[in-house]
Amino acid sequence: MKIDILTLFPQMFEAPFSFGIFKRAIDNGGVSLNIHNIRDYTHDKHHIVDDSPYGGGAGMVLKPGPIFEAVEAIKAGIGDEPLDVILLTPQGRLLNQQVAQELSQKKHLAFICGHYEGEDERVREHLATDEISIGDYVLTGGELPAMVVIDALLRLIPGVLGSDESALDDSHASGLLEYPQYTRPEDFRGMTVPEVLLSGDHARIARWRREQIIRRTLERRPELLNKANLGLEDKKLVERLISAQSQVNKDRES
Ligand code: JFE
Repeated sequence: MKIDILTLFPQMFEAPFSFGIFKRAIDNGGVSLNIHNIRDYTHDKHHIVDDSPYGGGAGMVLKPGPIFEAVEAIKAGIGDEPLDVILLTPQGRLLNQQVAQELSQKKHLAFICGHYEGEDERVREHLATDEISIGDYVLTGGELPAMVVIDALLRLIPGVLGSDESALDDSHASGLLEYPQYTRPEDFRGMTVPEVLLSGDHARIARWRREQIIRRTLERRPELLNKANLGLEDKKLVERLISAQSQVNKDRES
């Protein structure tokens, strides 16, 4: 996979790509990375990338020219190979595991990281092929969102994660929350590990974990249960937990 990043702050990407998963993706995952400074695609003496908004109002807007030229420079080097141009914006479709999975299958991604009050609308309308938000809050620019999207998709590329940290059985792959994890010591300041995990009974452990997944998801993110495809045993457990809870509510009311 090829990844190009367009930004006014290339240094922001130095740390993530020097360590951990991003570094491993490049070293072992066959990912090639290019970071472009949008300012390098200006032609004026002062390398101006922003201007005031037509119609008035506070703040500055990124000019379309340098961003279009940066993307065109990438396109000039790849002939008719496909390129997805992703604009990070609070108005994009929300990132989730399915979106990360979809992006991890692409051959070539370019991320446009805006700043200030955002970019000229023509970038969104005529240059971007996809718009992504990482959540309903406003950040100061697209760099952190780009890093979040890239982190989420890189770990789904074979060879990026080690075999002991497979992305297959993590919570959001199944659409449900995780079961609780424990490691040594067995007794930490009087806080103990559930007995079942020390039992060596693998069937019992698997049942307990599955129950924890269902309980947690029902308690914290019930909407996820509707989307997940549950087995018969899972469904029965959900019914039991819901009727136990409505009994608690009745007891409280009486
Ligand atoms: C940019 C900004 C004023 C945006 C309404 C470029 N999920 C997510 N949160 N924030 C962003 C993405 C994001 C991405 C790119 C960005 C925020 N800003 C700041 C300022 C209004 C804005 O859009 C500029």
